[in-house]
Amino acid sequence: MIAITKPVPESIDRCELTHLAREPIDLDRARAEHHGYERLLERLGCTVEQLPMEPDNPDSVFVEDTAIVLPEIAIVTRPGAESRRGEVASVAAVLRKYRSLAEITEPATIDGGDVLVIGKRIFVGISSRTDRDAVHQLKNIAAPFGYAIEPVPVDGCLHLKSAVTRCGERAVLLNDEWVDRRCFTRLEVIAVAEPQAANVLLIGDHVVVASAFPRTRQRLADRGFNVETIDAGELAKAEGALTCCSVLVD
Ligand code: CIR
Repeated sequence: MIAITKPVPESIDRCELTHLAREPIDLDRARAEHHGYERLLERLGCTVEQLPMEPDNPDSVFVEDTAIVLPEIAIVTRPGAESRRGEVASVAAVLRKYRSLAEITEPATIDGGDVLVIGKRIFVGISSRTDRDAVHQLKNIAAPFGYAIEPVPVDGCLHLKSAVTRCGERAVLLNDEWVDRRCFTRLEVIAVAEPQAANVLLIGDHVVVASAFPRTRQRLADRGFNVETIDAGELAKAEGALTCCSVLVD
């Protein structure tokens, strides 16, 4: 597994914010958290491919939003926030080594944070960043490979994956306030114990949970999941969570 990452730029304090009030971000701390994240990915078996810093792209550490990687093809996104559109070219250039590429084209917009792939199902959050035109384009790209595209309304949070992520082979961790669990048929649904806790990162059979959410961590451990914990509180002030900081290429 390759994990594509980008360093935390000094400009992160000018990041986009949608649901959070701006708070000062301690750059050293954010960088230490990011370093810890990359080392954990390595320990879990990933090869980290860190791209060069993008000083003028405040949100560039959140690489997940720039691409959707399927086993058959990678899709370069057109991020919903205009300030983030300059982030995609560098990720596309590296993905070209591993996959053929398709792209979402204007006027459609989509962030990778709104796309949750589970087997041959692709759940797409309809959010402030992702629109139905993008869903339609994604369907044209992915349906020929046998994927079903399932649009999911998201309310109250930034992305679909703020509200729900995969925590096991056939299980999702979900916040019922932000997304309707009935969309996730044929999957085990586990409710978060803290509202912001739904974004976990599944690598192999390890589930990475942010240390700010001990009750959700315990709930997952009690259900038999193999849980890892990591500090991500500084990056969370930029409205980024765990899946956001990597693009995984299997
Ligand atoms: C943004 O608003 O775009 C960034 N400040 C946070 C993006 C987080 N990305 C993600 O959840 N996939």
